[in-house]
Amino acid sequence: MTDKIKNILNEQIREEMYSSNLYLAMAGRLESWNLKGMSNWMHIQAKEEHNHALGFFYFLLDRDEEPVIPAIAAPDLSGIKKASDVFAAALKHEQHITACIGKIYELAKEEKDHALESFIKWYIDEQVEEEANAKEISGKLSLVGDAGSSLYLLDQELAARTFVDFIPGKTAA
Ligand code: OFO
Repeated sequence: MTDKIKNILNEQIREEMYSSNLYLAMAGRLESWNLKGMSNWMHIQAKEEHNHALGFFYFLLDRDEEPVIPAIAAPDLSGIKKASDVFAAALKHEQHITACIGKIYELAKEEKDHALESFIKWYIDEQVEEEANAKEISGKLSLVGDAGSSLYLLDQELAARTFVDFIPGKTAA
């Protein structure tokens, strides 16, 4: 594995762990507003992000490289005042992650790292879903607004989300 690849994969561990902490912070903020269903959704999202980081962690190990566990910046929730702000920020963050994953794919092709090119495809597909999920909830929030019984019903809908413990490249699909 080239140094460029090693560095970008370690950097992506940092990105995924930041995502996990960001969503955990958002879960806390939502719960403090008594939006327990939305908090549940974000809490599961945080666990999924941890597993995304583990995917890169194990991929490095499987390729005989020791992963570097990085320092993670504190999540920034400034400017988040209501539920719709939370999901708009989540969507923006996922768009950033999509760009990061795209760079890994481009580098894998450039460096002719076929194993990475194959591995990263799961993340490319996952990002379509990640953005679509955040977009869908943001869209529903702009329909129902940030208060009242419609918000309560949407909160209940998001309480139904359950965690699927899946590590990319490790857990059998
Ligand atoms: Fe790891 O997909 Fe969201 O950030």
